[in-house]
Amino acid sequence: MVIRLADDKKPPARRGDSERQTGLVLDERTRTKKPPMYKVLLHNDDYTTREFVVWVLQTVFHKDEGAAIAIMSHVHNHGIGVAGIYTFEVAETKVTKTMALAKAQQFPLQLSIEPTDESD
Ligand code: TYC
Repeated sequence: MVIRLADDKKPPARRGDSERQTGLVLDERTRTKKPPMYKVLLHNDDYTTREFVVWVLQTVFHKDEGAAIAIMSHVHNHGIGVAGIYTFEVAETKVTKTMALAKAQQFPLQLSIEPTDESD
């Protein structure tokens, strides 16, 4: 007797030997898809000091002094620039921390989050 099942009723494809032995079977999507990534954008303003922006890039975004100065100068000259690229949760945390540090010093520094072109 032949049993025909619609594709969505079929059991999942058999896993390889090592997966069966370890029990470490991840969903197909989990194994193959990279997480979407997001740019944290820094916005220029006339009041936040250059020193504060460089310090934030070093302490929150873990840039070395040279990279921090280069990013700050780019933002100062072009109005906007990328502070770093992260998963959404990490990007959001860095934005929240940076804006809290700026606010504590009464700097109007603004940041935003934007998906990268290859966000999935
Ligand atoms: N434009 C600021 C100044 O001249 C410096 C600055 C750079 C501010 C980058 C914000 O994201 C910024 N003091």
